[in-house]
Amino acid sequence: MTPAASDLLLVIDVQVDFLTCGALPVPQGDAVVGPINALQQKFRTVALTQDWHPADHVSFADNHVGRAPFETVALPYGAQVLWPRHCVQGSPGAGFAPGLATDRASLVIRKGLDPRVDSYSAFLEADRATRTGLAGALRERGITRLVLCGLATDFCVAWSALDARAAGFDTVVVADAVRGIDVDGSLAQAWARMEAAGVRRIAAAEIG
Ligand code: VGL
Ligand code: ZN
Repeated sequence: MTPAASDLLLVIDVQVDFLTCGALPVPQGDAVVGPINALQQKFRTVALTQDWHPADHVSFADNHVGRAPFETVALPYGAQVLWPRHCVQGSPGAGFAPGLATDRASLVIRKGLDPRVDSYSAFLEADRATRTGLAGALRERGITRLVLCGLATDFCVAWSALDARAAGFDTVVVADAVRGIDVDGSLAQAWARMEAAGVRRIAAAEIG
């Protein structure tokens, strides 16, 4: 594919806490930085997301008595995986990965700010009701196709890709510019759900 003016590169959560040195390390997370910097040169419009939680966020295991990271709890909006404390608003771990180019991004979306609701998706919080406004912002810019990359494949990338499809955007995931966490088979399940929803999967080398 050759990026056109109606294409957006959406860079999901390339933040310190998801790197090898971070609080919620994504295996090989650091490996996406180089490919994503190269991809950014090929798109006229780039948007970045940041996971951006308050200290009392419901997704943090240490905010639940007797619970450990990677356990699942039932919340009013459904099942919620509990995570190590990560991407706390304004903390070093919430910053963009050192080395990630950020100058060309015209839009930065922060998500997961509500203490009671997680938001893997860049479009819709886990209550499936509260919108971030990203879909409207992209429509106003004439964007029709989204190319996703970043972290983590099976959580924030997959949920964002599925919601992008649901919002009517053509949606592509760059398979070698994402990495996953893989909790209980979540990685294979995420790819299957994306494929079933019509999300296309390509390699970075196919974008020129
Ligand atoms: C993410 C788990 C918790 C992600 C964010 O960016 O994929 N995963 N918060
Ligand atoms: Zn999070």
